[in-house]
Amino acid sequence: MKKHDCALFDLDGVIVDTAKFHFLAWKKIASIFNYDLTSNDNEQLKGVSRSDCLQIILKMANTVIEPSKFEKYLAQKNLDYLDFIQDLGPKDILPGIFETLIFLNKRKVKIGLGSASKNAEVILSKLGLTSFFEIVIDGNKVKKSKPHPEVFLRGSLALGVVPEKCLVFEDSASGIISAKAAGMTAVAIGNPDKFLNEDFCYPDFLSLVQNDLDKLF
Ligand code: B16
Ligand code: MG
Repeated sequence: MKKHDCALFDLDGVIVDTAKFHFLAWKKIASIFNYDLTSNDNEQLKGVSRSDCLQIILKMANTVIEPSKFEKYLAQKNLDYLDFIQDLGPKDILPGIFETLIFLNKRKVKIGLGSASKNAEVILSKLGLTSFFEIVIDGNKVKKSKPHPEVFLRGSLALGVVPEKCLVFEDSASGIISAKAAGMTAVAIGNPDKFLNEDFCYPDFLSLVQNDLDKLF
């Protein structure tokens, strides 16, 4: 019997390394508040919605802005981000992802995306991966962002697979909390020190593929 009937992928940091571009775009915004955003700070922004990221940065910079400026900064950050990812393409798919999608297809495991990003559809299309995903639940579709379980619960509902049979691949601490709160198996990608309650952890996607993919599905 298959252990999991569905795989829900996070996007940024799992399928493609766009975190560095989010970082650069936020660094520019933070500099307007005279704050030098560090890569350590950036860890707190992973998996977090765009507006929550700005709230976090304002707190870090100890800055209060007029509510009317808030949307303006969000729009500016996204323009810069879209500029940075202009040349994103299939060459940027992280190692092991493509093989995994093929493997899951062969095993008839349903595939979905659960991302906080409002740019998820654009990015999947640039990578040439759209057709692999039966459903895409992204930042445009959820009301409560990770660590709330909404994004993954919507994914499981849309695919018609009970949460216990869903497995989530995530690179952010908030995403792992979200997957566990949804009652799913949570596979963390990255340094184990970052995560609280994952079921499995691998330093990168390739080591998961080389060692354990077969055991998970
Ligand atoms: P956007 P994920 C998340 O994507 C990123 O990790 C996070 O850093 C970003 O702020 C968020 O998407 C929103 O992105 O500005 O494109 O809507 O990791 O959940 O796939
Ligand atoms: Mg991520």
